[in-house]
Amino acid sequence: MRLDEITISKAIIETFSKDLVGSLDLEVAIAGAGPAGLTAGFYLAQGGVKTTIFERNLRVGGGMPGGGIMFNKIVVQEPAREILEEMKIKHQEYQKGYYTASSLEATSALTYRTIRAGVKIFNLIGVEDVMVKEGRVNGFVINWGAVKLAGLHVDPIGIRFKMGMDATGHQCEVIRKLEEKGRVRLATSSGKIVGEGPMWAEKGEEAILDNTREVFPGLYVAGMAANAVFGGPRMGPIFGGMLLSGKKAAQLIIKELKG
Ligand code: 48H
Repeated sequence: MRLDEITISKAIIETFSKDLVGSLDLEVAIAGAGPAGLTAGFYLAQGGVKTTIFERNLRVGGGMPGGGIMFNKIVVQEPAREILEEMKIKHQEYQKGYYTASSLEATSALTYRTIRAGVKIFNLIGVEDVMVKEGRVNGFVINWGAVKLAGLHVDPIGIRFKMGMDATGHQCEVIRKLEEKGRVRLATSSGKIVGEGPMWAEKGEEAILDNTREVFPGLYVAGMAANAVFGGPRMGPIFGGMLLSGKKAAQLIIKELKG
């Protein structure tokens, strides 16, 4: 077969552009493709919700591939083991109630199944701001991750959705931007981002489920960002809460969208 460089270039540009144009008007957009964002995307797509994830980095998975201190294992506890099973991620019982898995297998399986469930994931595109209309977040302002890295002044574009989700981890970047620029009152006790507490694995994992909810009309929070916003403790290198939080956020949104 003869290969034509221009056909290869056009194939990339045209298919990518089609995907991006198809993600301008969504049911749900998620910022961050860490374990919480990927899991949320998977269950949303399974529930028939048109979902796209924007990930600023080149690679997906957030803090998951790094395991704990770069030892590429994750620990997951009951009842999140069920999600490992649903995702067909191989795991072993280490001690009653504690399971370990390869952080690389977990990241790859989550990514693969989420894409196969129908979610579009754009890596290298970050969420730099939100659109707010009539007291509701109704879109994200997106830009290339490389633009931020290089400190270039390049104007972003907007995408619209029915519901957005901040799954950006410790920094809770999207909600921070909403608080800063929107001058709005969040659904926390103080109306502001509380900030995460020091490490306490059990309390952190418990709190994350309570904290997974709508933080402002049109905007949910999941994963570590939920504890950062509502003031839950960090939990260290245990990932059950991230998976369960992603699943819970998806279920809440499906209920709100589909009744
Ligand atoms: C698009 C963005 C933006 C942006 C950031 O950090 P993550 O892995 O987050 P979670 O909540 O899925 O998982 C948290 C977990 O990894 C962790 O850190 C734990 C358990 N810590 C406990 C402890 O005690 O330390 O993933 C967030 C993703 C990353 O891939 C970022 O690159 C991405 O979001 N991201 N994407 N637009 N503005 N900001």
